[in-house]
Amino acid sequence: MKLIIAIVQKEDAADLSSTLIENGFYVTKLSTTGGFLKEGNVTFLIGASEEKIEEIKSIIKDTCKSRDMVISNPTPYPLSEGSDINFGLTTKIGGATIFILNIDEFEKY
Ligand code: 2BA
Repeated sequence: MKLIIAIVQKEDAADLSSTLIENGFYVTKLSTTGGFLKEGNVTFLIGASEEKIEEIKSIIKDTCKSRDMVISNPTPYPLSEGSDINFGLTTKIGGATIFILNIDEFEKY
């Protein structure tokens, strides 16, 4: 048994969720926030047997698109008035960031 933790952009979350469910996977979605951009994203918890992991990865790859995002101020500090530091920087947000963990035990009661 494995647990996939997948952090995806909000825009892709509904499609990813329905595609996974249509393909028979169990999914839990958490509303999360990226530490860097402080934008909402969605974290999926997907428990599945080891032989299903490649199928799930390919669904995630096909569904989640990378996008460019303009950063206004990526620092936790307010910019001084009139400053244009950090304005207009563009960063690429990945289609998905995934972690795959081994699960020692899986039970449902
Ligand atoms: P955020 O932390 O808001 O990051 C959004 C995007 O900003 C990142 O896209 C990356 O392009 C950039 N970025 C983040 N931290 C940076 C840094 N320290 N220096 C320079 N650029 C940085 P992604 O890498 O695709 O990440 C998308 C979201 O996935 C992240 O949102 C975060 O919520 C999550 N994430 C990514 N890597 C992670 C990790 N190693 N651990 C936990 N969460 C992660």
